[in-house]
Amino acid sequence: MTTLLEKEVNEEMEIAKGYVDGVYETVLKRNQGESEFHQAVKEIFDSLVPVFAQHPEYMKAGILERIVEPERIITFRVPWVDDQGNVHVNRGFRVQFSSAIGPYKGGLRFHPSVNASIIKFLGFEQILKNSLTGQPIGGGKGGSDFDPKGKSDMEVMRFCQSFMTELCKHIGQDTDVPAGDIGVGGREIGYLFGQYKRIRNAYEAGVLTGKGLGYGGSLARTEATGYGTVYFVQEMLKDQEDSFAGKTVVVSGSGNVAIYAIEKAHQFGAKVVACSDSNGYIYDENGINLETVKQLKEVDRKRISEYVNAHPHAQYVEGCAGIWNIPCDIALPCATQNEIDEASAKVLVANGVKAIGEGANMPSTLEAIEVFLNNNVLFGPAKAANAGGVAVSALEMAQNSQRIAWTFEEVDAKLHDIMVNIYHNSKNAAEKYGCPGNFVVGANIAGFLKVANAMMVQGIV
Ligand code: NDP
Ligand code: 2IT
Repeated sequence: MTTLLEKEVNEEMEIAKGYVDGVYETVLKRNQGESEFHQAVKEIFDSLVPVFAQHPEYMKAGILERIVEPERIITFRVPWVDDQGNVHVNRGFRVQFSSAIGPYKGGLRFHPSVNASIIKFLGFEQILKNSLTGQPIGGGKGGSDFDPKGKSDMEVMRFCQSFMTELCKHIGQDTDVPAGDIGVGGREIGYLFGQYKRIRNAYEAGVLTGKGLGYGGSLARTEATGYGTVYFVQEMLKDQEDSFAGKTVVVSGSGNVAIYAIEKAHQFGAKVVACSDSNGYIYDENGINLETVKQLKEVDRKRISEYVNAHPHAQYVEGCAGIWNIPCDIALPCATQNEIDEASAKVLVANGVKAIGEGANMPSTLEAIEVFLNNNVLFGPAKAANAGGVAVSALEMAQNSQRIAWTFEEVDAKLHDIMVNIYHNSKNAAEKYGCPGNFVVGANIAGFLKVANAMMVQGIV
């Protein structure tokens, strides 16, 4: 028999669900064809139903309608000239999603797949991720469909200068602070910073993060996302009286996030047996030799297939999706969105995976997440597990403001504390709102509440 109280709770949930579904319908209509954006919105909205059931005041204040509509979207032409004198035109984007708790903050992605949907999904996720870090940063994201692969340094420089010539009108250390993401690392940030400084005639160090150590960058920013992902998974394991020691780990990607996830997993006593790039993956049963991967990817900008030249006992397999067929205890997807679908999730579960830490943004499809949660796999969702990168970006901004530089150990200790806090805040929110152990729901709610409360007191803006 349903008690009066239960009936009331059910009714409140029904009303909240109706509200959330109604706003989602509007999102679909207003952003047609933007499947990645729809996916990110759906995951977050579904998590928030219990929050609206308990706090109808957020519905009245139109929090959801407002938070899902970017404050501003900028798109612009990026013309540049290649080494042969040919003219190219790319499209530049910056979405300034939410400034409720701080200046817009989020990376720039240079990849041929970049479009409005990709930038908006990343920007929307970034609002809650940045809130979770506990740092005063709003949500933004940007990028271009420019492909840095195969381009000379001078071509990349000319592209970055053209991109910044337009972007500089919209950013600033108190307004909007970009950083790196796929295809944007130290080289690109250097060229972007140089052009910004030249146009503004001012050394505004805090306008970009991920800078080189010699001109305002923070120690441990390069390592932060990968290390942070491993710290988050370590907390999940610790709660189960388990650890990385002796575990077999598979990491996808071989870029910035993947490399430092591998490094920290090795330091914690795990064996990482595979990593990949967009062409294929390598399997090394002895454990990946990270020095080789760093040389190939960070210095020579070559393909991961060349790993086997230095380590002939390792295997290279063409095609990157097959990496999830390798049996492992822990999987760390660190390449790109939707790289683990339902079928791959089922294979991982069948092979006995214990924990997933999402280093990439939205690497698991909604169906894959269902598979993990239904099979009691510890699941660290992206906006919690990869928040270490942007958290240390905020620490870089803090150091720039004070004109000081902390040591590697200081920054790493702060990063570790931040990841532990994110874990506990997500866990507690999940318990409080009736989904214990579900860090997807917990991270979404914990991140959302801080932003929603700021919006509540700032008027209808
Ligand atoms: P990098 O450009 O350094 O590396 C990306 C890696 O992923 C490369 O190995 C790349 O292979 C692979 N990859 C990229 N796109 C695809 C694709 N479509 N299919 C298969 N493989 C692909 O980027 P990051 O390491 O910085 O970013 C990786 C992920 O982490 C992204 O989802 C990013 O949004 C997320 N992230 C990054 C943060 C950061 O601080 N950098 C912070 C938080 C999240 P190839 O070389 O062949 O292209
Ligand atoms: O997705 C992300 O959090 C990033 N690419 C890092 C953003 C940042 O501002 O450091």
